[in-house]
Amino acid sequence: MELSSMPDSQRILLLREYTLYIFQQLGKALENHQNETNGANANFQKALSVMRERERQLRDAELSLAVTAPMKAGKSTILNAIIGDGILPSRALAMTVLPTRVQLCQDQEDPKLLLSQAFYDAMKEFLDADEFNEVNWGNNGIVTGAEQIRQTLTILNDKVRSSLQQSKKLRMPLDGKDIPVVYAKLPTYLRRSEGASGSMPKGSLVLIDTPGPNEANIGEALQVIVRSILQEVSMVAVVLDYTQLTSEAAELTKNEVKTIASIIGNDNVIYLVNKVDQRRPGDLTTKGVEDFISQSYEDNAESGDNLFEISASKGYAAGGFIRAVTGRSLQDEDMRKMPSAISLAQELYELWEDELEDATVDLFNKKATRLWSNSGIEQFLAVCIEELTGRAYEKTVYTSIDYLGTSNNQQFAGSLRA
Ligand SMILES: Nc1nc2c(ncn2[C@@H]2O[C@H](COP(=O)(O)OP(=O)(O)OP(=O)(O)O)[C@@H](O)[C@H]2O)c(=O)[nH]1
Ligand SMILES: [Mg+2]
Repeated sequence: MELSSMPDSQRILLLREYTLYIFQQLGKALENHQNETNGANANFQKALSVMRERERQLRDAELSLAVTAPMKAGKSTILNAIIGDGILPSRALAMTVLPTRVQLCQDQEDPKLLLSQAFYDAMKEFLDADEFNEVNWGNNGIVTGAEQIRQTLTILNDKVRSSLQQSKKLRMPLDGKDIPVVYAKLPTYLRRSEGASGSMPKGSLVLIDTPGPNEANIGEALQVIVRSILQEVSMVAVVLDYTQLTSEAAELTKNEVKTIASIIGNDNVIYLVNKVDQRRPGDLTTKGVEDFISQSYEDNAESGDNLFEISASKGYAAGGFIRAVTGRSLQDEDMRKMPSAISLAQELYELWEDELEDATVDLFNKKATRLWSNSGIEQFLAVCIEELTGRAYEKTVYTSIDYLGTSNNQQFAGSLRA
């Protein structure tokens, strides 16, 4: 079968197999050459380590998605919906100042927050002693459990914000590797295409929550970190609030988005218009939203393929319930007491208490699945993950071919052909 006529998932898997094979063969050829010449060529040694690193990246298939927004648009709520757990703090008042990584892996059972030594040291210097001591630094910087993690992140963000407001300067490592990291289990709805025709072989997805470029007083050190993160990820989601789609709002991120797009490519920038649950008759239609985005972001958003209307609060209620019940055999009455069942009922019904009294596991499972789809997050994730996975492999192949074509490696390429 032609590669181009294959279903995406099959094509991606095949591409991955080919690429891995090429890297293994190239690695072997380099290794042999080095053995024969007693490692005489330092360039080859470097090429070998690059090959090995590329091989690892391919095997681990790490994909990353960061969110950015001109304002409070629901970034953290969107990521919580994808995670299926309220790990990231969100609220009506300004919340996120610290960029946070969430790494979703298949083999991670309980969520864990990791606060690095460098981050701990930076905070010790930055915060007042009382404030520093109010933070739960966990066991050697490890905090376990979704609720504990959310509380810890809430306090940390609030302390950092208030110190920044007092014009204190934060001196942090600038490459972003020391920001708080949460490890959580990859939800079942992101693993739907795993298996024989799967598109996420090892299934590691990295989500990055950011304060957004215009968060007042975020401070230079954090700004630099956020910028560098946005330029390193595989995909950036620009989030806009449906209830505040104004040209002023778009203006705030326009230049930022342009810069990001020029680095990671237009195709890797997507637009999420959140809170469409607030749409009332007579409000801006889907076509109106499309026109607004293409006018505001000009050539960065020329087609509607990278625009999704979503409701993160619906997605969060649905995803949270699906995650909480998956793999458990539950009695209806036990299910009704679960916080995620209560949240789902509140999202679904006005008179939710009455409805919850009669709810069954079966019914709520169906409702949650429908709500998940209705939230728009399912569609956005399907497109974004399939594309990300495919492109990640393709990108690795092309950058590696480019790498082999560079002058340092001409000799190696020649020796392979000989
Ligand atoms: N109606 C509605 N409200 C939402 C939706 N998503 C988020 N919100 C609300 O919007 C507010 C802001 O949500 P956050 O997730 O904290 O937004 P954020 O962009 O992370 O904000 P900062 O971290 O402060 O920059 C909260 O009160 C959320 O409950 C949605 O889909 N619909
Ligand atoms: Mg936030």
